[in-house]
Amino acid sequence: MSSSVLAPRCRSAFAAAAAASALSLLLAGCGDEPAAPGPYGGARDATATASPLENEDAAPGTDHFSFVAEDGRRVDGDARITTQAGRTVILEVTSNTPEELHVHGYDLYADIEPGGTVQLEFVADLPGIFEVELHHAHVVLTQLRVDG
Ligand SMILES: [Cu+2]
Repeated sequence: MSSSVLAPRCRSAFAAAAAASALSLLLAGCGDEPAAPGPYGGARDATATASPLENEDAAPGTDHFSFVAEDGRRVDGDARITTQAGRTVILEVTSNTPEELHVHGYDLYADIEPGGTVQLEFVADLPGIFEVELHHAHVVLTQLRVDG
C-alpha cells in the first residue's frame, strides 16, 4: 500500500461541460500540465493491481466497470457510468499504451503498464459527476456519476 504524497494536480472540474458532450473524448483534460511519468502506484484509498482480474463476482454493494483503451482512445466501456453514494466502485482499465488513470474529485491515480490492466477500487462517498481521465492521452475515459 503506497502512502506516497502526491502533488495536487489538475483539480479543475469539467463536469458541466463534459455532461453536455458525453462523446467528447477530445475534451481537454488537465490543462497544460505535463503528464509526468512516474511511480504513482496508488493514491489515497485506491488499490491498484497490475494483473487482469479473472474473477468477476463483484460483492454486493460493488459496481465493477471495465474499459479498454487503445492508443489513448476508449474502445470498450461506457462513456458514462453511474453508481450510488456509499457503494464500492471498481474501475478496471486495460491499455495498450502506458497510461495514468485519474479519477477527478476523488483524486485517485493509477498507472497502467503497456498492455496491462489496472484496477482502481474505492468507496464512492462523494456525490457528483466526475471525469475519469487518461492523462498521457489527455482524454476523458468516462464520466462517473455518483448519486447521493
Ligand atoms: Cu486528470
